[in-house]
Amino acid sequence: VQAKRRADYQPPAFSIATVDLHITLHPTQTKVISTLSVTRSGAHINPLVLDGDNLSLDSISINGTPLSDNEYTVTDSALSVVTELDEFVLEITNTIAPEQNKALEGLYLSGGAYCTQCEAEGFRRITYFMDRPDILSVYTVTVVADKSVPMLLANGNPVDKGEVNENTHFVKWHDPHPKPCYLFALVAGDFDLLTDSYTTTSGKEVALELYVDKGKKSQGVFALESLKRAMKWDEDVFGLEYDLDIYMIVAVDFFNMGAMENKGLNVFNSKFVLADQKSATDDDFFNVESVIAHEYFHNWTGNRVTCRDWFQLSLKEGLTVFRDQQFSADMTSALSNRIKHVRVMREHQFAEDASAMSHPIRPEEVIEMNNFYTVTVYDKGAEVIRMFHTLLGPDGFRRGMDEYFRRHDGQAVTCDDFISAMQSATDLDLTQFTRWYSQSGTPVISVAHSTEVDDDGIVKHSFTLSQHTPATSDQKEKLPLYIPVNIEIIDDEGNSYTDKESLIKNGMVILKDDSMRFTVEAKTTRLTPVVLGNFSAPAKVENPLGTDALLTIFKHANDPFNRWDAMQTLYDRCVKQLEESPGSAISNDIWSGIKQAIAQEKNNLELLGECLVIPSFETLCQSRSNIKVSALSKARKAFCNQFARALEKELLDIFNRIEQKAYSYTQSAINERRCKNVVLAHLARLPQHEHKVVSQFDSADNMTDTLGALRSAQHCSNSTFDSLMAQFEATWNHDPLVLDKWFALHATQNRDDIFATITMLCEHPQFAMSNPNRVRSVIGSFAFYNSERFHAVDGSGYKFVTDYLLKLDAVNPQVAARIVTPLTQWQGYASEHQVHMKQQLGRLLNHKGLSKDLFEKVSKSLA
Ligand code: BAL
Ligand code: ZN
Repeated sequence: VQAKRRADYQPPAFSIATVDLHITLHPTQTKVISTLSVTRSGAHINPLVLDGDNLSLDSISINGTPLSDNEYTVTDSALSVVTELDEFVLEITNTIAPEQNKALEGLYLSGGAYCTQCEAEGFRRITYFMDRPDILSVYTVTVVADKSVPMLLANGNPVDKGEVNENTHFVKWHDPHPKPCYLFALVAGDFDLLTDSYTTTSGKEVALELYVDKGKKSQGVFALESLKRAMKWDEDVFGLEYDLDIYMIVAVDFFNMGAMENKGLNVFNSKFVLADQKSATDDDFFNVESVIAHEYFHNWTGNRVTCRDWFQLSLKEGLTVFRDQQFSADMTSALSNRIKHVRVMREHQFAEDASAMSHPIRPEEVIEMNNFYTVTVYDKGAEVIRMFHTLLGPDGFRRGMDEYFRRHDGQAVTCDDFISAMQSATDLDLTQFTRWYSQSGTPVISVAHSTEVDDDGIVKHSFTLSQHTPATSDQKEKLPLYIPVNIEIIDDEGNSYTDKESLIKNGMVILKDDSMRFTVEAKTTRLTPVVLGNFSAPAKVENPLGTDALLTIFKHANDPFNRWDAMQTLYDRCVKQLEESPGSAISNDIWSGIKQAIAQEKNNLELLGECLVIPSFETLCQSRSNIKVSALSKARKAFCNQFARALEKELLDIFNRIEQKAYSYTQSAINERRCKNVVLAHLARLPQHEHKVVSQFDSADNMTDTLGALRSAQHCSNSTFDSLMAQFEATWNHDPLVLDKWFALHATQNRDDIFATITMLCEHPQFAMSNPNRVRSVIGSFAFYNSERFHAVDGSGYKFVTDYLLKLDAVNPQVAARIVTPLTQWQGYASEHQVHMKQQLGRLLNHKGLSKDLFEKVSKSLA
């Protein structure tokens, strides 16, 4: 299997100005007639090479004349056409079978509806084409189908429709904006339709259409409202308006990704469209709004300006994630959003950096592009964009964005082009900053603090910040990065200090060498440095602060994020104590510190709720090496149990103070529910409060509280958990999206009969291996979040997942390659885990017919 390298990029040998597709839909024999106007680029005599995958070629002609056998060659992956013409019309007819397409790339059937997924390289499964993002063409698409398929959609504006014959009809679409083929989309089926409209600032009226499964109309209302908020926000914040007469969103049940930004016709995983109070949690509502916005924002950052090649994926994804993060922060709350982002980075992105799949946000080498839709490209990519925003300020960032669109609207460009537009908007020299694009790994910032008292009793505090990026599997040598480090320096009373050298500007220093030093003068020896406040760069911090200092930060730091973060560090320390001395007790000083913190924040339920969350097992892993899973998991559990016992009164107080009100999706109501459910999960560990879980389950009028009760029940007796789960299933058996939550709760139970349970779940009438949401909720949840059972020291969890992946790979390699991730991250675990993990990876590697997707991840992790 051949890897592609970024360095090997060659401009295309031909351009294709227009694409005319005529697609006659049929489950097993869909006929595609593709008419391309092709122009040779420059003087060369190379053949025109088109990509194709799983296609059956019926005919091919140039300028109306069928080609003879010696004028073209066709293989499993390509069609080469030999011609001396510099400009010509190529017509290709081929046949495909959507019903047999279980990989869900290209054209497939999802619950009776036809739909497409072309990013990254799915268009080649529909017809022969130069399937690369730097070929931009104007598309005209005619969709033909039996009248039993009433709605026929494609990109752009509808320009014609009518009957072909008594049983067959067609709709013709035209998209005037040149686009890469990965943005092509077609959907055909019978849906419920929600309609609305939006008038842009410049007065253009846009028809909004949302297509959902029959009977689900009321669950689409929130998504449509979210879309309008996103359209308005992009006008207000970036001056960007929508550019077609119609914007369509279709929700489908079978989808590999979250959603797809096809021009004018987004296709969504129904999980990110459908939401109502009864069936969706506050997090679901949040995710719907943020994914709706994300895909909408792609219209400019991705569609109008797209990627030259797939190595540049972060150009559109990092930037669009940053944009959706800013939007969500404006719509909801900056603090809880920032905490969400940082949790993703610490739980997943740091783990990726530490694994054999480590790659820079702009990867250098790829075997299967689908493997690079990663937390690194997306979330670390967004953190890099956030640093531009921090360094340039909101106005400078906006100037850079304006310049980016001025220079590149309608083009396929690179990350360097983006950086250059940003450079034009600032006096800062961004040369060193660009290393964030080429260097992989998580930098570690170490803090050293020493003091010296002079004759006048003035204390000179000397702070040294050093940076070091550990070698990663893809890159041994690391260079110093340009790191904006947010700093607060406070004393025990909460007074703020700044440095004598004035290196701290606007609460920030730039760490660009291996280390830097600054000094602060104070009357006290007790100063606390808060370093990397608000997670100002995607880095780890080693700052040897004592418990007192962490509590001082909680009490006095200006930035509420930093106060949350201090509590996280404190909890991490406590868990470490219980790992090192199992059975020991956390000191009373710590409990009284936490009690004071609770008292201080009693009216700020948002911060309070977040501060009562103990770091997840996955987050704890990132500050440890050589992990013995059972020991860490036991220590975490022991800490949670002590936490509930020591703080029972305070927790009860909070719980009782938060009244249960009729459901509304407002920020203050969200904060209340969140805080109450965090507290309930702690109380559930105490048998005397089990009834609270049951009572919340019984009285809840919304899914947030129902699910909160069920999650808490995971800490109750098995009989309580089983009984609530049975009731939940009986109520929600008809709704697969809700049932996914039930599947995931079962799959993450730490129980001896877990494999029997999972096997049973896989036989549930609502489960299907062909549906990615179901597989992710059962097998994915087990592999990613059932740490004790997945990492059982006898290797049984690894074997169970591997057995499943061997079957899944033959159906949907993209999803299989996603779920193998925890197995490939063996480096962090103790040798007794590693040996079993590698053994299962070896089984996968030796499997005949393994997909490219799995091959890449497994072979890299065993190299
Ligand atoms: N472009 C793939 C899905 C997304 O990131 O929007
Ligand atoms: Zn995206």
